[in-house]
Amino acid sequence: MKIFVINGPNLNMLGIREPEIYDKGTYAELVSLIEEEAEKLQVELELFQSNHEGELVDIIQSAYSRADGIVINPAAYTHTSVALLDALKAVGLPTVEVHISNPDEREDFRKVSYIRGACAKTISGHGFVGYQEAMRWLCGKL
Ligand code: CA2
Repeated sequence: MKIFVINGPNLNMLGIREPEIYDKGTYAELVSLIEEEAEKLQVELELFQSNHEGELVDIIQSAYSRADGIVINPAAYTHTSVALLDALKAVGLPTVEVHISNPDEREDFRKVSYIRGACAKTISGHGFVGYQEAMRWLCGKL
């Protein structure tokens, strides 16, 4: 079983600013947590981060026939990207949307998720642990 974990723009900057919103940990620490969880769950993992919408589309498309499920935090593209929604719909894999913070409790523009329509589940506001929860949930469903 293989899972893709995909992170969107600026998440590579985690730990540098706004720790009150996005946890104190760095992106490297998030990567370690995700890798540890994959090992515990005995699943193969491919982990990506990109700041570019088109590249994220390419990554989602590459999951087709190569992965069994997707965990995605599209970051700011959550609130803007029909292209990511369409890519997720096109590959049709079980997908969990993750947010470190809870966008529903922040600015109004963060309350809309374009990709939610292609996701089986959303986990928001659980910090880095939300990724591990998403991976566990996905494995239970696959
Ligand atoms: O809570 C989340 O996980 C978000 O997807 C994070 C995005 C934000 O645009 C979404 O509304 C919610 C932002 C990620 C940017 O991360 C930063 C890292 C370091 C410093 C500032 C922002």
